[in-house]
Amino acid sequence: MKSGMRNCLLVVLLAMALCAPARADTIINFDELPQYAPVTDQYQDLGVTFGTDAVDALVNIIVTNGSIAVSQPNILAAAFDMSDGVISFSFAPAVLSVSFTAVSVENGVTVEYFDDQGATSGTVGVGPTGDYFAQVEFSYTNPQLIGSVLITAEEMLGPDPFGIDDLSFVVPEPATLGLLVIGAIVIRRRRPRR
Ligand SMILES: [Ca+2]
Ligand SMILES: [Ca+2]
Repeated sequence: MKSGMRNCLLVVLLAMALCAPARADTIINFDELPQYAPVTDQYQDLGVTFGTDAVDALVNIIVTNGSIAVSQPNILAAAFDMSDGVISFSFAPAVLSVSFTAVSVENGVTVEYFDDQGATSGTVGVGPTGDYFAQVEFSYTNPQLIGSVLITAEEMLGPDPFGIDDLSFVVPEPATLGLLVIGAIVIRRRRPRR
């Protein structure tokens, strides 16, 4: 293939990849589960499993609390732990972006994102808010894909548990991934041979 044609094909493929619609957000509000239900694989069909991540395996619970839930009545709250409150989950397949709201984070919260190989791809957090009703929105997008998330807040389960609500994520369309792979192959073939 001539160089000009390859350039043209590359531009077209990249444009198609950028314009291809990613699958609409999947949103989980935890509101259909009963009070204190352990949350593990109930949302596996939607592509997310709770209590697993690249670092640890933990069990979380659903807590009903009308005052701190973003969507009523439930939040996903950290299970009993004598030190930190920890919530973790993993995606299969890996996702392009993830967002959620952390609730009741008066002592601050840290969020660590891992790629689909289990390597840390980003860490963000907020310090103590001093507000028992504080809600903090987190949103993260990574072209390397996100395989799992680990959320830690410095508080144990109590009357106003740390938790998250309205978890949403975007899974890449297979067509988008295919175009990106084809684009990568074209780019590799364009490299001059030595
Ligand atoms: Ca909810
Ligand atoms: Ca709290």
